[in-house]
Amino acid sequence: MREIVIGGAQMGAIQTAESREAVVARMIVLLDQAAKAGCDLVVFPELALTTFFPRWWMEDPAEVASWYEVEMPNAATAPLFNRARQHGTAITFGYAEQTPEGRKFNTSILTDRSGQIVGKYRKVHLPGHSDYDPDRAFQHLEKRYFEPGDLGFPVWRNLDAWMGMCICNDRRWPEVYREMGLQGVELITLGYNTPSVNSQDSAEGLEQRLYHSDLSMTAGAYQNAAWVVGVAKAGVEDGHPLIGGSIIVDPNGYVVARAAGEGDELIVHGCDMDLCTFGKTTIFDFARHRRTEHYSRITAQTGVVLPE
Ligand code: CDV
Repeated sequence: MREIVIGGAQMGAIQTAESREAVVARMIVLLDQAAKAGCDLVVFPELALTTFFPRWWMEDPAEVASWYEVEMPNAATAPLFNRARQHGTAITFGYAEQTPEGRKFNTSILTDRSGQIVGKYRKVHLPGHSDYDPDRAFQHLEKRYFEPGDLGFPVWRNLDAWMGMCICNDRRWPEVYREMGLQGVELITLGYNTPSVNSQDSAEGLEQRLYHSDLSMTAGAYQNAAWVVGVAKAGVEDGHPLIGGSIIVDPNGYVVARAAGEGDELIVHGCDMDLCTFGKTTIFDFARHRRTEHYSRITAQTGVVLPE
């Protein structure tokens, strides 16, 4: 048995005016709870340090720049790294990254038990749009504020397991799980900020949004015989509601822990990485069963092409 006790640290809303320092203090409360519960790893959401700023149309470059971290750790997040190191707890969280060259990514990092960053992922599937869209109930400007990730979907050996990350909208794409599945991934962690209503279809509300979130992660877990931990930033941010529904999914696709509310909330489960072995050596033994000669469209083609 290779058990990793995982804490999914769902976070409630972060208002625009809330400082990084105040948010990090909330993260430390969750981290302390997780350490008390015996967690080896704590998973925080996408863009965990700030409000979900891509909902705002901004033109002032200084205002835009204020949302990005130019180094990690930095002064605001150092207390989180220090506390994680003291507990011997690995952590992962998302933030807006600005590189020394000025490139901007929606990023998440993974540490080991000593607080060293051992993995970095940059979100590949950026939803939304890059120009102001008057037809939407609210904006989703990730394509304006980030460029698509340039690191692919790596996996890392950490806590005696193969771990990988993705971020929010990535969880809806089967290719994401399979890229990591083909590297033997045993645990995929991800954070999300998912509005409770579809900005282009007011009839698509909370129930359907939660269903699709579950469906994506449970399918990804089962079809790759891996654990999946998905953690929300939830609640109402400056009038804009985000779903909760943080879950831990086992390699059979069953939800083994689920957040009840939309605030700061820890879910915990002891995840045995050896539970991945059965699926990986039987029905999803990729080497024996995949038929790549029939999959060429998946990388050759982006959109639908109807047969002539
Ligand atoms: N932050 C996200 O990537 N949100 C998307 C919304 C816009 C659909 C998501 O897939 O949850």
